[in-house]
Amino acid sequence: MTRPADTVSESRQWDRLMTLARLGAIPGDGVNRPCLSPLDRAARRQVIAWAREIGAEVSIDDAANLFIRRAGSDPDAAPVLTGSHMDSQPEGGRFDGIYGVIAGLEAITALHDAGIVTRRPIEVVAWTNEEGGRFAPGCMGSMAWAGHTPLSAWAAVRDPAGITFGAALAEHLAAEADLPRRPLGSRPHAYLEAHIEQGPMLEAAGIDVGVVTGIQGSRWFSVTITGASAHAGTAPVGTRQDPVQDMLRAIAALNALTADPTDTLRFTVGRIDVLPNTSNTVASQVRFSIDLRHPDRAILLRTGDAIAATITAALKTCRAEVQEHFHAIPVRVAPPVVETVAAAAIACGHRAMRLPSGAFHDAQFVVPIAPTGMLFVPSRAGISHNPAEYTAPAQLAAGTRVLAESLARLAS
Ligand code: HGY
Ligand code: MN
Ligand code: MN
Repeated sequence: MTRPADTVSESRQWDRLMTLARLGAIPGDGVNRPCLSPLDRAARRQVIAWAREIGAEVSIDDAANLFIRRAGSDPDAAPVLTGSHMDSQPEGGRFDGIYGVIAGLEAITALHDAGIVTRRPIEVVAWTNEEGGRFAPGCMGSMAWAGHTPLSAWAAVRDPAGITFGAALAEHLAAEADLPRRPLGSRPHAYLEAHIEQGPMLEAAGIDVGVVTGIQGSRWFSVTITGASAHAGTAPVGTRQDPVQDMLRAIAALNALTADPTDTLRFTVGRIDVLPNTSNTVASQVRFSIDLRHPDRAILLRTGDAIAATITAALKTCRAEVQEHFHAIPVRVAPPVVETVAAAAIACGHRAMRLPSGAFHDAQFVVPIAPTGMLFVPSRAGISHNPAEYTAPAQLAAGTRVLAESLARLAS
C-alpha cells in the first residue's frame, strides 16, 4: 500500500520553493517579500494555481489568511490544519515560513498522487503578516483568526512608508475579491506547522527532523524618547535635551536588567528611528524597538514589566513613553501531536529529536484553539532572518515526508 511519504517529490517541492524565491529576490539568495504587497499577492496566486491543479478549494478570511482545502471522505469532520506564512523579513531567506506552506501543499499533493483519501479534510493555511517586518507586531493573521486580538486593533499601524495596515489589508482583499471569503476563525481537529529551525541544534546533532516541544514567549515594546531639537554647532552640550544620548543610557540600563549568565534570555534592539535624522541637528525624538524573549513565563513577565521603570530611571534630560504591542506567552506543544510526529518520523525512517523553538510562530496562537504541534528541519549554521538561510532539498523533503505521514495519521 502506498504511504503518503512515498509520493512526496523532493524536486517538485524544491522547484516550487525556488520559483517563489524569485518573487522578492535580493542579492545573496535572499528574499524581501513584505506582507500584503504585490509580491505577496503574486506568490499567493502561484500557490493557488498549484493548489487548483489537484482540485483543492481556495478561500480567504477577513484577515487575508489564505486557506487551501483538500476534501476528506467526511466533509463535516473538523479539518486537520497545517501551513505557515509567506511574508519574509526585509533581508530574509528563501525558507522561513514559505517552507511550511509549500510543505503542506506538497503533503496534500502527495496524498492526491497516492490516491489516498483521508477521513478528515486537510487545510493548508498561509497566515497574514507573521513576521511583523512591514507592520508590527507579527502574527496578526493568526492572532485575529484565534480571537486573541481583533483586526481593528492594528488598523492604524503604519509601515515605514506611512501606509496603514487597514489600508493595505483593504487593498489586498479587493485584489483577491475573486476568491471565496470564509468566516474569520475555525476549530480544526489539530494543527501541525512545518518550519525551518532557524537555530543550530538539528545540524549539530546530525538529525534531520525536529519535534518541537514548546515555543518560548516573546514581548515587543516600542520606546519613544522625546527631547528638543537644537543646532549641532551652537547648542551647548550641557543644555541639550538629546534623546539619542538618553537612548544610549536607557539601552545600557536595559542591558544590565536583561543580563543573563545562562544566555537564555533574549534582548534585542533591532530598529532605531531618529527624528529629524540629520547630522547637524540634535534629535528631537528617538523611537526604538525592544524584542524580549524567554521560555519561562514568570521571568518574561518580571523582566518585561520592569522595562519602563528601568528606562525612566536612566534618562537624564528627556522623557520616555513605552508601549507593549506584542505579547506571546510561552507555550508547550500538545503531547498527542508531538507523539504523532515522533511516530511518523520513525515510520518514514528518519531520526527525530525533541527541541524547543526560540523563534515565535503562528502555532503559538493556535495552541488555545486546537491540539498544536510543529516540526523543524535543519538550518545551515543556524542562520535565519538573513539571505544566507539554507536547508538542503533532501532535508526539506525529509521534513515533508514526516509532515505528510503525520497529517495522514491525524486526518484518519
Ligand atoms: O521573530 C520570530 O521569531 C519569527 O521568525 N518571525
Ligand atoms: Mn517564520
Ligand atoms: Mn521569521
